[in-house]
Order: sequence, then structure tokens, then C-alpha cells
Amino acid sequence: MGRNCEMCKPFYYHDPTRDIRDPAACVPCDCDPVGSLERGVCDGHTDLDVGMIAGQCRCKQNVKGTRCDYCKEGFFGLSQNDPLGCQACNCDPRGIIMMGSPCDQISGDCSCKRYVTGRHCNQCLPEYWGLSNDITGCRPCDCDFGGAYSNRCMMDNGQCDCRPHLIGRQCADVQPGYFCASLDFYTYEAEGAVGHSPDDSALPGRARPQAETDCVEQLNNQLRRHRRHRRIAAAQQQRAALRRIRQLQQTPDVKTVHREQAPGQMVTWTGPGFARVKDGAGLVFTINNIPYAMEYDIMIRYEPESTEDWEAIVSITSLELPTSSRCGNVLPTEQMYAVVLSHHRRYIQMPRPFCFEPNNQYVVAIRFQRHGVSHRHLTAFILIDSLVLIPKYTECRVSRATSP
Ligand SMILES: [Ca+2]
Repeated sequence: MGRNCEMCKPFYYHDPTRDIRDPAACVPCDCDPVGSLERGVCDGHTDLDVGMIAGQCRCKQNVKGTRCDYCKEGFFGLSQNDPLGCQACNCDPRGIIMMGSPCDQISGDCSCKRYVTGRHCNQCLPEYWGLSNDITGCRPCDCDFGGAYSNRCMMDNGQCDCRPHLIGRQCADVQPGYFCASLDFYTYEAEGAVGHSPDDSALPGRARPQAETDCVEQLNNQLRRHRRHRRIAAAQQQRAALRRIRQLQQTPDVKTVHREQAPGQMVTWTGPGFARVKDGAGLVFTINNIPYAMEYDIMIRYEPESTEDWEAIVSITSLELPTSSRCGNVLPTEQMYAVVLSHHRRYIQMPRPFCFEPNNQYVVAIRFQRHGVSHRHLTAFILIDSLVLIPKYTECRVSRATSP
């Protein structure tokens, strides 16, 4: 076109290697009309004085690429109707990963750091707070377990949701004038409880027959037979076995076992040690130091001596009728539990709590026996560490200090 046909038409440019008279001198522009200005017109010829290069596309403000078909870094959503071509991602610079494009070219979703979330990466994940330029973006709430209602905190200042009378960002501090008892504050050592034999009526449940009676009889019969046949070696063996059984019969039903802490060993028990309880025997605990009328979970800590499971039959009796409104309506004065003490574990919690109250005395009697057998055995023992009362979590309160 042009008066002397010296220019190419719009949407074509003059190939600088060809003469304008050459029929192939004008080449179509290769610009993406979506991202280019003026629907994809390119520079028709080269004129460095005005910054023109033949075939060069002119991109919209937020678009890049030789064909104007990509959003610039930090922009997304290439669109024909958008006069700027692409929209800004608006990612929060504190929350995004600094490598590569800050957001997805198509969806505009920002690439968030580990503990950051939201389309613009301007939110902390639940249980995190304090969006900053840190490498992970936000930091964990670390609310005090027990002191706070949950592990969630305010995103801006990290304040956890504290239970009454607990203060501090993490709810780990106690309001002046109060003290906080640890959850296992009410621990009763088994080695301090009174031991009872299987046939003692103080223990709940019924004592099983002893398995060793048949055994002794059988050994005696064998011994007589061996004597008759003058089998001296066999007879000696039988005599030794009988001696062993008599020794076992004399082993106390409940015995205190002290345990010293070995260097480097983790202390997994409380108090001086354990009560070693024979199959069928039991312990009686007396409890008279309850601070508040409320429900307590009851836990037995133990240590198996073999790979057998045991069971505990527990009875709790109060000496007087409950007087507090808290306990009076809840439970009768006596309650029974039967629980299995798995040999894989070290503690068992009763399936239901019990309401204890101050100014009352309680007797907790427990029979321990092997689980799922018909006879008790002289050689089977279990180590019982302690009985623990845990104030029911949902109603745990901080105690008011009575002395300054
Ligand atoms: Ca103990």
C-alpha cells in the first residue's frame, strides 16, 4: 500500500531481506490478538529511531512474550476483553514461595509457603499464626495442652483460647492467686495399698480355683510310680518340682518390689516401685483427700511380667452417702468395673468416671487375675504401679490457692 506501494498493509510487515517489489516481501504478523494491542497489529517495518522492529508485536500492559501470549510475572487470566491483558495476582509477598511465578497463570492461585493458605496466601493454616517473611510463613500456636481449650489461636497475635484463670499467649501461665495441679496429682501408689489374698472377702468378684492342685497330685502319683520302679533320677526330678511348688505356695500373694532408677533409664513408674500381685489376689486403696466434688477418670498403671493379658475387677465404695449436689445426683455409693489389662500397654482407664467428693472416704478394692482362663495359677504375677484419679478434662478447673 502507500502512494508508491512502499509499505505493507496492516497485519503484515516488510521482511527486511526482501525488496518491497518482491511479491513475498510482506509477511503476516504473528501476534496473539488476545494479548496484543490493536488486535495484533505488528510493526510494519524497522525504524530504530522510533523503536520499531519489523514484525514486533505490541503487547498489552500486563502481557509478555514475542507473540504477546503470556501474562507477566504476578499476573494471570489472559483475556481479550481485558484492556491490560491480565489481572494482578495480588499475592501477599509474606506468604508466597519466592521461586518461580508467584501465582498460577490460569487460575491466579498464589503459591503459598508451608503454613500459609488462602487464594492470596494471606492466611495462616489453622493452629498457626503470625504471617511473616519466615521461611514457613506462619508459626505454630503451641497452645498449652490442658491450659487452652484447643490448639487454635488468633492469627494476628497468636493468643490461644484459655480456660478460666489461665493466662499468657499459650495459656501456660496461671493467674496470680491460683495454682494448677498436674493431671496426675492424685496418684495412689500400689506399693502403699493393702494387699489381700484371693480368698479374702475384701476383694470384689469371686476367686477362681487354683490350678496347681491337680499338678501336685499328679506329681505325687508320678513320684510314687517312680519309687516303685526305682527310677532314682526321675524321682529326684519330681521331688525338686514339688519343692518348687511348695516354695511358690509360700510366695506372698502381694509383695512390694522396689525399683531403683538405672543410669540412662527412663522412669516409667511413680513412687518407690510396684506391688507384685499374684494371679487372683488384689489391692485395697483408701482415698480421703479429694479436693473438689467432681467426676474423675480412674486409671491403673501397671507393668506386665509376661505376654498374657490380665483383668482387673474394681469396686469403689464411699463410706458415707454423697452430700454434694455435684455427686448426689450422679451415681450410687458403689460402682463396679471390669477392665482388661493388655500386655501391650502400661495403663488402663475405667470405661466411666466416678464422682468423688471431699469430706468423704472411699475404698477402691481391685482383684487382679489373668484374662480369659478358668483357674488361677501360682506362678503368674503382675506388677501394679499406681492408681490415678484424673479430674474429668471437660470440667477441669484451676484450684484456688489456700495459703499465700
Ligand atoms: Ca508405684
